[in-house]
Amino acid sequence: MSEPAGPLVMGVVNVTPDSFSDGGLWVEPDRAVAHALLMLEQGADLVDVGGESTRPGADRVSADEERRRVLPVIAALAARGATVSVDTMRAGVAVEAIGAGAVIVNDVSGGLADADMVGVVAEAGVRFVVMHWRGHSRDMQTRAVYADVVAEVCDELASRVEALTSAGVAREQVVVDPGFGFAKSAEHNWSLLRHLDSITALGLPVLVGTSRKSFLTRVGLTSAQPARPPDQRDAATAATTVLAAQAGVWAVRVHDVPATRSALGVVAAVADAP
Ligand code: PMM
Repeated sequence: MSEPAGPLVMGVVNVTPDSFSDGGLWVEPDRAVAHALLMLEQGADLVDVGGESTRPGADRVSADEERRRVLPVIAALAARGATVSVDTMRAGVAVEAIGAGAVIVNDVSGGLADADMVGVVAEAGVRFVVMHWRGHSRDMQTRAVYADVVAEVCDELASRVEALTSAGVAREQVVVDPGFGFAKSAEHNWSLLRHLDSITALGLPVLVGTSRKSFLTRVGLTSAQPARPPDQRDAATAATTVLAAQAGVWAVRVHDVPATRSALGVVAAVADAP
């Protein structure tokens, strides 16, 4: 994977019937693979394959079902030379995904949901995305309580990283993610976006996943205008991508790769202008 000047673009491949923005579109493995290959052609640097929806209120899927959804897609993409990340909270799924060719484990729980995850990641030596997480999706929004969201997210991420490195994960493996929309209100998300420099100040690569999230539903609209459905949030997402790029993040996790590439092209052109 060549490292361009700006953030890497991670294309989202949700092999789920119920993800909030694209649930059901890519449940067939062939369609998921074709969609991922299209995103790579459009300029994604890597793709993130997930089989469990984490939208607020979602119930968990079984490990068998999660395996059945993601493994064939990961294997097919890795065989085509794609850089593949697996979006899973389960150590067993991570092991098999790595066996199928995944080179990044993206765990929205940062290793908290499954005690065996840390050992798997330490042993495999793969990159590990540690997201800020306060509990499973079913009731996570009840945990969206902060006196100072930026400071608390930074502290909680730093202590996760400390726990992981003490348990054998190399610091070089770790990527941190503030977890937009996970136990966060819209205001919490805006504060985190404003203060992304506090997250990058942790001294680790940062992943930002704002794409199509509900805090973008009404931004810039008058009260008379209808809320935007998820697939109409890509312009607002592109604006968040510009802010993330300016904050120096490592990667953005997005659904719309062409819009992201346009936004990053603008940032790069301005950076190169005399
Ligand atoms: N968001 C979702 C799923 N996985 N992983 C990381 N690291 N960061 C995120 O913000 C994140 C994630 C939920 O969004 P989706 O349903 O569109 O995949």
